[in-house]
Amino acid sequence: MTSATTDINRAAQTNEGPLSPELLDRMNAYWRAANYLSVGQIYLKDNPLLERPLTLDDVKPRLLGHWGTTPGLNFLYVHWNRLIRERHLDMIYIIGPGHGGPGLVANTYLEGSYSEMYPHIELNRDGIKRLFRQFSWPYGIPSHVAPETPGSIHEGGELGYSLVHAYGAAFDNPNLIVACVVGDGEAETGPLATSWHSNKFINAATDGAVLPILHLNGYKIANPTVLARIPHAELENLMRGYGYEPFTLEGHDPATMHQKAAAVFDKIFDRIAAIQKAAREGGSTDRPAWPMLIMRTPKGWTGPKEVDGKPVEGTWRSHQVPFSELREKPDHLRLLEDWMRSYKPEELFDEKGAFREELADIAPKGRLRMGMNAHANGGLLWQPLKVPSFRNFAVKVDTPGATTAESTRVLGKMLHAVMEANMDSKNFRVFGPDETASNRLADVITGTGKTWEAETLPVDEDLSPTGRVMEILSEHMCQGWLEGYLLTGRHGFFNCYEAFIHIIDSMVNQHAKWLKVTRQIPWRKPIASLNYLLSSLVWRQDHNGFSHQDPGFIDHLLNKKADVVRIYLPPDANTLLSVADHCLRSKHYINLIVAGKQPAPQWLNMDQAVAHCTTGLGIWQWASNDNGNPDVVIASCGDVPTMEALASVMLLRELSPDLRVRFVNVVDLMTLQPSSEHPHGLSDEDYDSIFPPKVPTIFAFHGYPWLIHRLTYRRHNHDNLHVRGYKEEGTTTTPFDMCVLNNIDRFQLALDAITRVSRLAPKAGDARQWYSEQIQRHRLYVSENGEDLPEIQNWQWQPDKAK
Ligand SMILES: Cc1ncc(C[n+]2csc(CCOP(=O)(O)OP(=O)(O)O)c2C)c(N)n1
Ligand SMILES: [Mg+2]
Repeated sequence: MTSATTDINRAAQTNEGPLSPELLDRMNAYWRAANYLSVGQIYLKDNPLLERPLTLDDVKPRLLGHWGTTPGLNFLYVHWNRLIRERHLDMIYIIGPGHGGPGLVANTYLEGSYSEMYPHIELNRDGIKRLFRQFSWPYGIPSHVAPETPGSIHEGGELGYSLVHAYGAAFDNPNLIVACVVGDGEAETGPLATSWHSNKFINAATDGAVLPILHLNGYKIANPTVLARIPHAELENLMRGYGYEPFTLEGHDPATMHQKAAAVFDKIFDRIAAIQKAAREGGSTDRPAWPMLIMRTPKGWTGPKEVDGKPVEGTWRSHQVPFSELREKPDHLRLLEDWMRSYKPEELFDEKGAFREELADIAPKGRLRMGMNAHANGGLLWQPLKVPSFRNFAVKVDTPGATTAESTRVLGKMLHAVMEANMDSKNFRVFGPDETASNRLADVITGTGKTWEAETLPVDEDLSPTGRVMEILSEHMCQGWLEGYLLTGRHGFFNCYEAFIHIIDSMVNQHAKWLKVTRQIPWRKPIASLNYLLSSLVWRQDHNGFSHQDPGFIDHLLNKKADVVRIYLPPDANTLLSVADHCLRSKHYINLIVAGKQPAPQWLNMDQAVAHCTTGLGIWQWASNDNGNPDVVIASCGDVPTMEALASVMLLRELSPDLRVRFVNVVDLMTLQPSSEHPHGLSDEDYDSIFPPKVPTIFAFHGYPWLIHRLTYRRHNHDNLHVRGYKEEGTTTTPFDMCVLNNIDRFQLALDAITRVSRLAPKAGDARQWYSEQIQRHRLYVSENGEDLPEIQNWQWQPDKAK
């Protein structure tokens, strides 16, 4: 039924290679200890050192965890330990298959970091018992390389982002080495496949080094992996094609594998050092072929070879728990005991259960331990971003609506100043999928350039090996680089077309989870916020049309925890500056800013803008005539809806001069939620003072209208809230026609107001007639002329001229 495990004690029998027999023996013992603790976490709740025969009572009732990837990760850890000590490396370890959590927990325990973070997990028998028990246990620790795991900036639950995070961590960290294990299954994901190209953006002189290790254990959960089933030469050529110098480490016999690994790592780290020396001392600007390792080892290495007559080690069957049914099959209990005893725990831990000193000594000391490396707890290294006064970039607004500006272009000037102010500290980068100029932020590129280590041609502009704006046509890369950069204590800003930011929906989920969990872990220090600017918005896709129209990222983010997410829709340039300033200074949030790039009327001067952004929403008195007693509230959120809403106010003055209209603008979307749901939420009293009970509100919203209902469904008067927004009607058409198609245009909003104020009931019929005449006239004109009516194009906020 059962079969022996790999003979892991033979390691000392070979001494061909860089390791002395004595060191080889100790390193192998260290690996055995890590494997032992990994298996123990998955299976045991008692008898941690197997000091008595194993019984069913020692085994956890629910066996949850992943074994398959873990021994490979553990093997690398002990080799990194040697290299860090011998070469004084500043190194962190990113694990793509984050389900190998038990390995990282085991290793950070063996090196002492774990007990420093969690003193109750002592370095003795009781500590090991608690270490085992807490794993995958209710309210214990997750089975992944989670935020709770010291030394991690990468959870790895959702596969695909390890390598992009590794590069993000290495940018502007010239002394850092990021060893990054890529699962061979993970390597099949889209983001990972693109991540290899990050080597065209890493500067050997000013950035750190990333060492990718393709963990070719051959299998995923239930299938072989693609890269394990192509000829080795093809795989090497693939890596060469990506611009790497591939090295291979292959085998399963511990006796030779440690020596082979030490030899190949010595070569690889010499190579990294030579590349960096050539760039830093020799002035070389050639793009180097950075080394990467293909590590071909069995999945579930050192685990049971066979269970119930079926092969397990070296197959997909070892992916999770290699065998269970311990209650039903007495053989399995023996199998577990044999397996765990094969690591010889009595040689690894002393009589008190402490890891033997001569083995523990292999690990580096203090901050050089990977579990204690400050880069993996970026908040420790966080320095405030220098943000020059945003008021310097203010647009002059003497009267509302008289000035026109492109909001994002104004922001570009501010970002340029931020970039300049932080050039010396090299801790701020801007990321975008080829759209920074298109989003009219081009000023931020001036002087700093765009990162580019690949070839250049005379026709290129602003590309530079030390550029600080990072553009690659992959939203995944922009997101992942930025996350890696932030998680290691720096600052950044991501600009993207609104519709295509959805590509990273899933990545932002994971980052939001990381922020939520780390907020509760005392030793994790807060990091800079992840800031998005979405531009090229749904309402202005004049030539791109329907494919480019989707404001739903707001809805997506709103699902995240209130203490993590902030969403702003500044209606003009000065409010955008004020919001951006706030976001750049903030910590541990995901800030979403939605702002248009087209020339648009400006409403608030800088003092008004700051006051408005501070409260997050407010009554614009200059657009209201309600004297504190409105018949109707017209509210807006977003720049185009704000213009339409103000235009509707002017129409109402004409159609029904005695109608008392209150105009409200919302810049901070979260103010609409009850204060019990979100820290920015208004109290019910404050909400009622702005949106009085019984008074109808017509709300023009940038995105999908139901989102406003979702935020306000518990507010008084919700039945009387009528929201207009984007309802998935789009095409290649004029800006105003887009509003008409989605019924958020000024005529519709004015009609909404008239038909909802009961005392205007007699006027409703005429108003409907008026509305259809306006829309017909608009449609005819647009079809014939290909542009909006002159009165729409040249519209200005002039309420006094309404009559
Ligand atoms: C994006 C994503 N899709 C699917 C899964 C489910 N899943 C968890 S582990 C795994 C197999 C991973 O295989 P590999 O990367 O080779 O890791 P290893 O063999 O080292 O365990 C899969 C498909 C996931 N975690 N993430
Ligand atoms: Mg695999």
